[in-house]
Amino acid sequence: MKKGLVLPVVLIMLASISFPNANIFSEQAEASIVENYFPFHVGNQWTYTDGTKELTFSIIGTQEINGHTYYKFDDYFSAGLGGDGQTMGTEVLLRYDRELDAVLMYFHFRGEDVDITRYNFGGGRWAMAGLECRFKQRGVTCDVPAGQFSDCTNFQFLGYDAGPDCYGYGEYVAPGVGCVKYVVPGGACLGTDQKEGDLVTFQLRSYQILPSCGDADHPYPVGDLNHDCRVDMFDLAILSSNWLECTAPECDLRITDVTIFRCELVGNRFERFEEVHELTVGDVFVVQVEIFNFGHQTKNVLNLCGLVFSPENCVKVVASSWPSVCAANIPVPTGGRALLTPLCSSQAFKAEEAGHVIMHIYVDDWNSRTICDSTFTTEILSAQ
Ligand SMILES: [Ca+2]
Repeated sequence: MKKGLVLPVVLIMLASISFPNANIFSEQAEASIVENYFPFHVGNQWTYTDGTKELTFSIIGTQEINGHTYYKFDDYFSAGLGGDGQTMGTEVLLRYDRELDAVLMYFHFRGEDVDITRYNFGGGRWAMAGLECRFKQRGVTCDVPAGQFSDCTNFQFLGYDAGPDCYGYGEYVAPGVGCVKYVVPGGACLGTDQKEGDLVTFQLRSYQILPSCGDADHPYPVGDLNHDCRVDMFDLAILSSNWLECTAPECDLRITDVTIFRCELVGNRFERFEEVHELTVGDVFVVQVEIFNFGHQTKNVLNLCGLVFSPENCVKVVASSWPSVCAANIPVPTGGRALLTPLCSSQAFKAEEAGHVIMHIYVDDWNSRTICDSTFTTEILSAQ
């Protein structure tokens, strides 16, 4: 059975089961930080004032570019042009990048599509259009004409030729609102002694944030994997395509292949001579198990893996008179593979009864702790 077909069956089974302790699941899926701080929705509008002049930016539409949805602003704060109220003077495209937890700005430059990082909630420093940008501080309270906003995040943007203690300008963004304050604080940069806060240029005076999927009143439901506020077949498709993926430490080492060799006794050893995909009653065979280390550390395993046949009387172990001692501890480096066998070379299996055979394979460490296991099937045909 293909693994993709297993999931709907499982879901139907789950649907018939009630969970008396269902509140063990969180009430809602978490929005990413960047979505929380930047409520992008067509129709949203922000008006800023410096006391005399006003700037208003609106989201006037969306645009799909290279599979990404960008929000089109009619204008936006200019990057790095100081506090004189200068804006981009043109439409600006911004989008979320959930993996980076960043807001990216689109440019079509010299015939290429280029995204530059405007705000990076992942922290640290990054470059943008000739500026060095910094995630400066979280948890700042901002008092502006539109109200008091707590838990603001401060970003700073400075020219590479600026001194170490100054920056070109800064922005404060508030959860559920976006940018609430645009400041030019750096005294040394401007040739004055002004410090942060001395020269606030534009503060949020009013704003319109339309209700949208993912905001505080319309949270993502549990299971909404593509964040469209609906749990439907699209989420099921995402879940199904990742079915049985495992990134847990116990999944670092995995059985990646099982090979059966018909063999014969040469002296005291069973030597493999033909790879087969099915067996016939009377065949003597050995099994080779390939394991791969997907983790980031070397794993030590026992070279003899466990193997249990089901039904158990379909196969028996045959042995030469040679002593069967061959257990060893072997290292499997990260990105490396190893070949294990369930028996020493003085032993082999013999197919006894025809039928469908299930092989349960276990990989253990030296202390008999099972590191990984898997199940494979084969067929034993009747001898004719
Ligand atoms: Ca969904």
